[in-house]
Amino acid sequence: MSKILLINPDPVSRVLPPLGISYIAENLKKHNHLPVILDMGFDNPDKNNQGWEKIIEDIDFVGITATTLIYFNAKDIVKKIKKIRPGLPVILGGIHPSILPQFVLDDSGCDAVVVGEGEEVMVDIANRKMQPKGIINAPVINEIDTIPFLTYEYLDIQKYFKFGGTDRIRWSLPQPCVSIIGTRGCPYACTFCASKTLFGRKVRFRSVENIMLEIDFLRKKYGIKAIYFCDDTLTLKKSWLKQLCDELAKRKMQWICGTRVDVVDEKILQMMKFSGCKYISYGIESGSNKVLNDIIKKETTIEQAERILKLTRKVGIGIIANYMFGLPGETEEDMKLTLKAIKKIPADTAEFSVYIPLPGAELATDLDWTVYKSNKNPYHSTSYIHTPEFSRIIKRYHRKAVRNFYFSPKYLFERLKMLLYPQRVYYALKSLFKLIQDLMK
Ligand code: B12
Repeated sequence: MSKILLINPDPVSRVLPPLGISYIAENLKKHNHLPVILDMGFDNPDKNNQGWEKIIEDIDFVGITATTLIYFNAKDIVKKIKKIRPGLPVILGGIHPSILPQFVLDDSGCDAVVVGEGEEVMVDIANRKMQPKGIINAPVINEIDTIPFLTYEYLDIQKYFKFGGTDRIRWSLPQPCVSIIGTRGCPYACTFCASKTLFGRKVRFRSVENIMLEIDFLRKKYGIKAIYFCDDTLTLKKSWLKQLCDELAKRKMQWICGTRVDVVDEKILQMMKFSGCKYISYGIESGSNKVLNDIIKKETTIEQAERILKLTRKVGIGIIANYMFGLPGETEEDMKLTLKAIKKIPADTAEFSVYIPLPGAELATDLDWTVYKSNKNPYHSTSYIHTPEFSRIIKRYHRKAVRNFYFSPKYLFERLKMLLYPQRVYYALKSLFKLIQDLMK
């Protein structure tokens, strides 16, 4: 039996346990190993009395996950571990190492980089069938039902439930809530997104039975009342979605998900509403069809978005709309169209980002991702890919969008309805406070 420390280096406390390393932990547990998850958002050994020496003293090897924004945090941890126990193997995985394996191997001081899905590779290493050395290309796991579902028995899930935060899952759903992912892969070619680079364009579905085993286990063990489906596009396959909705309705679950405006219609929305869907997060991205089709290859139109969001409201599902400003090639005229769309298209809440290029996305050529060293949210700061003057213009439109939306009488009136749910008022006020703080930066 090996003892494996799996680390999420994100220093920001989040409301949900990290999914990627939880899956890896689950598979290690199934093969009789002992995984432990250290989430730096909660258990930073530099801040508590434990210290790194104690944490790694009886560990056989370490795995660290990294997206681009937390790569430098991961690198710091490798350095700390190697200073104390130079011979302890450290493996890096996740989207950033998967996209830039050679760079990460040379730069971070780790022993191995895993490209792709880590569940099987980490078991092979724990069973000493594979050496943790160099770049390891993980095979794609075709039957994702073979991966055990998440039980969270290798971390303290209560700390996530107790953590307030301002995340949408806190104010939009009854608690406690967990995240579940039912699919891997995305068939679309959006040029700003890195998702398909990791999991590919062929979509693999978990069976609905397998998802229900997870939900029933989590209901019984932790009393979960709601689910945040993290899939890129939950509503891709109608027959699968219908089966999922039927089972969720039987269990009286409340849930939220993300999807695209071209894979729902009134019937699907009604079915989702009936089964407990409270909010849908839609990527509207831009009010300009030129941006939508020529720049980001979203293959949707703003007219389609308007129609579907009106239908979503008619059916009675809450709407989270996501918009971006500052894409390469986007003009002031395009941003004006986005402001116009925000006014016209219904939404209960919205998220506005300044576009930042991230490795793995087609649009992100010539990028210098090392600028994302700090942990401040770069989505609300100035875009570095444009001239300073145009970046200021982008920031102006971004702020205008936030102000127009959140301080409109329509929005404020809608929020008054929240007074019916005191717990949600608490989270909504916290979110508003955070928004004002972000705007003032
Ligand atoms: C759900 C999600 C989130 C959730 C996570 C919820 C949770 N409970 O974990 C939340 C909302 C917190 C989130 C936040 C952000 N996210 Co996000 N997110 C996703 C999403 C849609 C799915 C990720 C997921 O859970 N997949 C399922 C698990 C099983 O996969 P996984 O985590 O990749 O792990 C597997 C492999 O990567 C590998 N692996 C992972 N870690 C390790 C470690 C080792 C040692 C090994 C061997 C292998 C390994 O094995 C795992 C199991 O197969 C992806 C898109 C996608 N489809 O990948 C974007 C994505 C990962 N997010 C992205 C971004 C940009 C963000 C944010 C920066 C957004 C923001 N505005 O703040 C933040 C910051 C995250 C951070 N800490 O860096 C980008 C990252 C791009 C990049 N180059 O870094 C992605 C790819 C989306 C995109 N638009 O391109 N996100």
